[in-house]
Amino acid sequence: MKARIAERIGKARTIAISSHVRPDADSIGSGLALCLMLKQMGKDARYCNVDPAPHPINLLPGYGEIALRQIHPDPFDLVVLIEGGSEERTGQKNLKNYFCVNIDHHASSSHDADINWVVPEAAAVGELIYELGREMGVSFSRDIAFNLYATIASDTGSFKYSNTTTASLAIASDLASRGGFTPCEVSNLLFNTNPLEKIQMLSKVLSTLELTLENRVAVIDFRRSFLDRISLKDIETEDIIAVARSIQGVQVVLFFKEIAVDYYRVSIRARDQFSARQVAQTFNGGGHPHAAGFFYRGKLAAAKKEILQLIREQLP
Ligand SMILES: [Mn+2]
Repeated sequence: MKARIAERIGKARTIAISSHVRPDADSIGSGLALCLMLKQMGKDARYCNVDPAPHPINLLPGYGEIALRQIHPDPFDLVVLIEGGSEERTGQKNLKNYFCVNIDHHASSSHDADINWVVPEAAAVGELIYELGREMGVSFSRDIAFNLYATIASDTGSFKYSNTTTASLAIASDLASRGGFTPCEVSNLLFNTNPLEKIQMLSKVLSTLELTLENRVAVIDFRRSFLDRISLKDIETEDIIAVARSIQGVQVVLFFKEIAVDYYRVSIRARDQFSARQVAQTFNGGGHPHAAGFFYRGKLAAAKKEILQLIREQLP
């Protein structure tokens, strides 16, 4: 599949890249690395996204390359969608007017594009962009390598999550050996750049922490009233979830993010045999086996009851 994509890129002169709404470090790092690769190849490459990335993802090298805009109606020979093969996931309209390539590692990825390269075994989509770069024979500049390393460090939680494979480690090792940056610099950018307000807010969020179902499930809710000076869009909430996930014996974390009155973004993180995706799919969401999410409309108490019932059924 990557050979077909490389061939298609080779023939194209103008290429647009887009990744999903509510961007994360994997989608942005992958898009930036690909954009830099295409420019190196002499392509007219544009990275068009609908949503801005939260801090600290907006500190990744080359972030200024991203234009907040629709791809349509400008003509492009090719559109590459990172972690989001559909109009709903990318927020990009009229994708049917273009030849689209979807590169993703979500098993639930839509296969609506003209070429779909979906590899659920990849810990980060950045691993696939790395493979594609090798296929295209690009030289891995410092910024390309930095971005790709960041995608893997982010999606594996610094090589700690169950998705970490020997391939992830080998690719990360190769990227780090290209020089120009150290693994510690990437960690510092991704994990040690918290604004003080965020940590103060974290204490409020953690005050909502409850353990249930024999202390195997942690429930946290993030209320809009916690947001004082800091906006929800401006922060990455994954590390808040990681704190709850680190409690001994916890197998599932349920994280409610209040978006509007009676409207929540629900994130589920799980370990071992528990499928977070199975729960998310019940509510028309998706994701990975151990990390999935969906939107819920209704009262928080009703949401908790309904979702915890499903979790109880699946727990051993
Ligand atoms: Mn990813």
